Amino acid sequence: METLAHQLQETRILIDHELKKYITNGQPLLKDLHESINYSLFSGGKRIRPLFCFIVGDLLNAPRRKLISLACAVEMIHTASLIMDDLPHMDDAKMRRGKPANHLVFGQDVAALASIGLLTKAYEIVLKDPELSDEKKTKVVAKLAATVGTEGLVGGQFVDLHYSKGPKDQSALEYIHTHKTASLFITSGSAAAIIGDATEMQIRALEQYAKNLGLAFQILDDILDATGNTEEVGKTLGKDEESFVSLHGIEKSQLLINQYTQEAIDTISIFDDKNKPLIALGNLLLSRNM
Ligand code: GRG
Repeated sequence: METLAHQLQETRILIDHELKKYITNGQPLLKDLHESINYSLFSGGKRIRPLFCFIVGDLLNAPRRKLISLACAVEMIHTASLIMDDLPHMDDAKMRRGKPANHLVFGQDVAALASIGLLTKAYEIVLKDPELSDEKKTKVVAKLAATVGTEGLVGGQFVDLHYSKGPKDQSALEYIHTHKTASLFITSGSAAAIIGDATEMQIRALEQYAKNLGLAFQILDDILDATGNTEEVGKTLGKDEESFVSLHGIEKSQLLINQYTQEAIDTISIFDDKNKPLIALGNLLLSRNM
């Protein structure tokens, strides 16, 4: 049986290939904008959200071709959010994936436009996908838009930036991480489940799984931020003054990771033996050092 690490490698190749087809430019006047988009879209992202879409698709026997636009869309949204997050008036980060942040290479104006361009392209490619029925396109794009909006990434980012003055408590941190990080995992799973004709109960289980795994993933991010080295992790470290680690310390944060992971695994027991790739995904995400 092929290992999940191998499947991730295949996913990276496929997603890079498909993304290149969506991001084309025949207009010389837009050269710098496209360079900025390509710079961040092809700078070594792990592509774990597309992998999650494919695992859910396989679980429900949905053909891969029906999941391609969604998998590319979540990666576009993710990349758009990273470009915007790094801007000086946001997280003011200098490095991302081992390279200078987008705005340091192309300028803040171009980086902001690249982010919005990628974000809107994500909705466009799902809406134009001939593999999906109109009903599914509507449901998927509604989910993607809600995930980005004020009740999703934007809301999480707002709380992160605007409540950064005082110490954050566990519930504020959970809000931030659920909305900034877990929400795109949740939508990757639930939108793939919609495409695969999942039942309501299956969708809810996948959402719970993704939420718990997303939180565990973010706490690990906090641990790497506090203990990793910039070269290995590939981004500016030590910026998260208020994090699970500063609130609870490394040991308790590690316990929380185990707790959220166990909760994630418990919720997918409804899939019986077919839940193995989801368990393997949890292990893969939590064994990372970057
Ligand atoms: C414009 C879409 C958009 C959003 C505006 C800026 C913002 C609101 C939200 C920021 C969200 C953010 C950057 C969350 C961090 C999530 C996270 C843990 C990223 C790291 O994910 P990995 O490890 O990254 O999958 P790679 O580099 O592998 O792709």
